[in-house]
Amino acid sequence: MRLTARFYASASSIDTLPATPYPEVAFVGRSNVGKSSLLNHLFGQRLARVSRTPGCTRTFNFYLVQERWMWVDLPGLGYAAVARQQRHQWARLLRYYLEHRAQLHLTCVLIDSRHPPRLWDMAVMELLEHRGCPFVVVLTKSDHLSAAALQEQIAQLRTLLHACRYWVDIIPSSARTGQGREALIAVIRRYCQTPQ
Ligand SMILES: Nc1nc2c(ncn2[C@@H]2O[C@H](COP(=O)(O)OP(=O)(O)OP(=O)(O)O)[C@@H](O)[C@H]2O)c(=O)[nH]1
Ligand SMILES: [Mg+2]
Repeated sequence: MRLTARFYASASSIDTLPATPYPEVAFVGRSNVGKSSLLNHLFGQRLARVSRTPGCTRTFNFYLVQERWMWVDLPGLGYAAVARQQRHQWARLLRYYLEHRAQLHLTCVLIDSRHPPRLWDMAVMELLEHRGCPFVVVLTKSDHLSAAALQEQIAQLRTLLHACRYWVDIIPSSARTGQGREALIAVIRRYCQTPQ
């Protein structure tokens, strides 16, 4: 499915979060996990900046998709290369956003498929579970793993998430091979309650 998408706004503080009428999908995960790459892949065009160096995305970037959904590319956390004050500011804003953003319908929690979730990933999922906000786990860079290794990761995550009520799916994805694209768009469509 081809999607139309355009950059809508950036925010770096609570005051600058845009007021919009659209259901929102947030893409969160540690720095370098592949959030911006996944978004570009879903868009079918390069709108978000991607880099091998962690700490590339430095603001909350809002993209209007199909004129009906707002998808939000978030700065990644967890890399010391980013100044401490900056990291604190992102962490505060991220927490505020995940706890209070009224438009938030679905959060994609991106985890590198080669590694188990970190404490930070678990904290994000706990927060969403506590709020009662649905989230989907996206296992990124699946092109690095064999099918068997990927199944093993999925099985372990399932065990970890078995008590969660707001977890909706685990989707392996690769911006290189295209794996997971249609499945993720289908989940987004379902949770953003749009007719198409
Ligand atoms: N092999 C492989 N590499 C990927 C994939 N997705 C992203 N990458 C690489 O991973 C690196 C980080 O990608 P980004 O999309 O910038 O990651 P990010 O999560 O947005 O990072 P921050 O903005 O720093 O938080 C880049 O070198 C990408 O080329 C993938 O599916 N497969
Ligand atoms: Mg990024």
